[in-house]
Amino acid sequence: MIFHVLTIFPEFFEGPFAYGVVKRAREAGILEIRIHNLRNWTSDRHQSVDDRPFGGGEGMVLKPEPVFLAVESIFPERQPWQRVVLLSAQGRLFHQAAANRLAGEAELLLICGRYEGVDERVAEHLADEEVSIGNYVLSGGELAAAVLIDAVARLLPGALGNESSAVFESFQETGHGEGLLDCPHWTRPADFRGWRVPDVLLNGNHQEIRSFRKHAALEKTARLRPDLTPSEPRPSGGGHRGKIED
Ligand code: 9D3
Repeated sequence: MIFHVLTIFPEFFEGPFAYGVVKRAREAGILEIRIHNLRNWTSDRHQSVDDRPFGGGEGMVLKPEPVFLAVESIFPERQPWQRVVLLSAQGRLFHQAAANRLAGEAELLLICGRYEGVDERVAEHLADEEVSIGNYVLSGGELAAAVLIDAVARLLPGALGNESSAVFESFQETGHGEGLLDCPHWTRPADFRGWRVPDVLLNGNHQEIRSFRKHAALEKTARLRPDLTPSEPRPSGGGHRGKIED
């Protein structure tokens, strides 16, 4: 899979893709990441990429011309498998199902928004989709692009040492972000500063361990992510949420 990233801060990406799974996927040729400097597609003396908003108001807006020229030069004869994603605070929320879907794409170009926003013609007439990574304010799309690429890269066939391990993690079971949280984990020492690892994990009874882990995952999900807690089937509309069973 090929990722292109269009940004005014190309140096930003020296760090995020040089570690762990993403680094190894790049080295294995499973993943290619090309960073493009938006200012390469400016023609004025100051290499301007922003301008004042029509209608007035605070801040500056990313101009359409350099963005369109960049995308048209990166994808000179844009094919249907060459998808363009605008990262902006106004986008559709990114989640695990979106990562799964994007992992099936061949070539993605991520446009990193900056300033107060991006000229709306980019979202309307250039990008295939507009994506936000969460309900909080970032100062630009670069961190969001790094997050999206990390989430997608680890799903590519062969990116993880153990191909099946992606399937068993938080959120992955359903593929639509509505699974339970992963169960908690412990490692040695069995007693750390008086905090003991649950005995059931040390006794070698794998039936009991499975049951304990399911309980622990449900309990932690109910406590930290009540929005994910499965509800009882409600044939009469009277089922309640959060009940934990074996
Ligand atoms: C006055 C309204 N602005 C908040 C100060 C709106 C705004 C403009 C520009 C909010 C954020 C940004 C820059 N953010 C992004 O480009 C961005 C983003 C984000 O802020 N949150 C989550 N995902 C993303 S993806 C790109």
